[in-house]
Amino acid sequence: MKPHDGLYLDGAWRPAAGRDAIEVVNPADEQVIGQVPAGTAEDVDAAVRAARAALPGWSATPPAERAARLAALRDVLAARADEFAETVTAELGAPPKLARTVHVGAPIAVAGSYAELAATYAFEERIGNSAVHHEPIGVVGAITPWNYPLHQVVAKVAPALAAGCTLVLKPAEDTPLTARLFAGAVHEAGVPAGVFNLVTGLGPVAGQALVEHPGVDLVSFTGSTAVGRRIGAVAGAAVKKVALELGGKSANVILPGADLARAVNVGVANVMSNSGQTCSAWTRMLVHRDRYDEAVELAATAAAKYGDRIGPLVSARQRERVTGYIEKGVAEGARLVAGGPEAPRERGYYVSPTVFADVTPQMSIAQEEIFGPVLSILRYEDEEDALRIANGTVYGLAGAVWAGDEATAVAFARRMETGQVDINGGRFNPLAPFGGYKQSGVGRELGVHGLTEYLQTKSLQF
Ligand code: TXE
Repeated sequence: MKPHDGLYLDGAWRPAAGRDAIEVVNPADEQVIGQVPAGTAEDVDAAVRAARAALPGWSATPPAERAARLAALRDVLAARADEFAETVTAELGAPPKLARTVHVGAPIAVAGSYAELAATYAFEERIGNSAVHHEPIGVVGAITPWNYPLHQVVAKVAPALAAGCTLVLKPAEDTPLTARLFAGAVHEAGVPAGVFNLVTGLGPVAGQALVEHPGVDLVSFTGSTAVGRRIGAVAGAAVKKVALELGGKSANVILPGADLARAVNVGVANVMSNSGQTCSAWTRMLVHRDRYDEAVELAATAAAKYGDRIGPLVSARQRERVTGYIEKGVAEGARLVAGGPEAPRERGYYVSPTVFADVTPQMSIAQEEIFGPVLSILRYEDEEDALRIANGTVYGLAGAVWAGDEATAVAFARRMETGQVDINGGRFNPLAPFGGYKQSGVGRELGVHGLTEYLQTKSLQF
């Protein structure tokens, strides 16, 4: 067996129980670029047993030593950044620059932040006559999507390791090669056998087995709201903790005093980046009626500039889904000002940057997550109207507010039902908590808030 033909279980690559495989396709040219085992419930069981066996040792490992393993992991990721970026490009289709800076750069920062947090977090504190211990929750089942193949994995694995948990990762079937490379990095970083295990496989088979396994104490899931809801129900019945990072339909609110050109250009870039396959993307742009036409023109020009600069969507299935929404937008009466319905290209799952104007709040393209390079521009009458529209979906993951001054933007952001808001632009902060209000999820990732998801508290009274 070649080392990467199997599953990473208990510190080594081992053959899967069954013979089924999943083919990995490069979405830019539709060529098969690899194969991974389609793990079964039997494989998941072996992985969970390994994680359980490793739990007493890892949870008792001093935080400073856990921090040292995380620092080593960050260094391995940094040393192999090019290889990771090439793999993300090959299986997701992300343009090389985006792959290197965002797809690989962000997780290196996140791994580093958890090396620091493991070393500095107060795992024990005194509250009056009590000692409060923050203990690892146990064995984690981590299920990740394909849209950021390395970041989504690191955002779960790094805090789990920092907390002293052991885990089983089931990555998305579309992008398992990055996850395999990551397992090699964990091994190289000297994380003890059984602490991290990887089972590639299909969601309804390996994923479901992991969620249902009685040896799993916490399920941390990122993906669609539909699957998240099912996972929440199973976990609820078993009184098992869940963390859910789900979909979004975030609003980019441009208030009257804002620098319109900047707000529109950054807003368009935000939606088109990663071909729109970002749960926190600002897919609804809200503009005051007095500046609406100007904003639409700016957005159409900005989108046209993107042209071939964006990569394909991850799969034929996602392309169909996204083109279906574009057709629906047209049918519901929205006005296309860039992109639009197009015949599939000869090769690659591409969709052109698309912008809809005259979108009303109840249209499907203003309510549902499209997960493609599609922007909807809505008109508002006044601030109260803007707020009603911004808060008028089942989601609440992210968003943006632009105003002439910061105080006005912050005052508006306080009234938004959403987990993260960028004020007049904003920059990525690997320590800022990320997660959803309403149906965008339960729990937070990143920083100290992400760490505490993997902890439970015990108080000793004196
Ligand atoms: O997601 P799924 P899909 C949204 C986005 C996208 C849509 C569909 O709108 O268009 O979801 O994408 C595993 N038990 N997001 O179908 O199915 C699956 O194997 C346990 C938003 O790819 O939710 C994969 O590892 N696990 C999102 C993971 O769940 C199951 C990112 C996600 O797949 C399972 C991705 C089951 N029954 C899609 N079924 C975000 N929040 O960033 C599937 N899985």
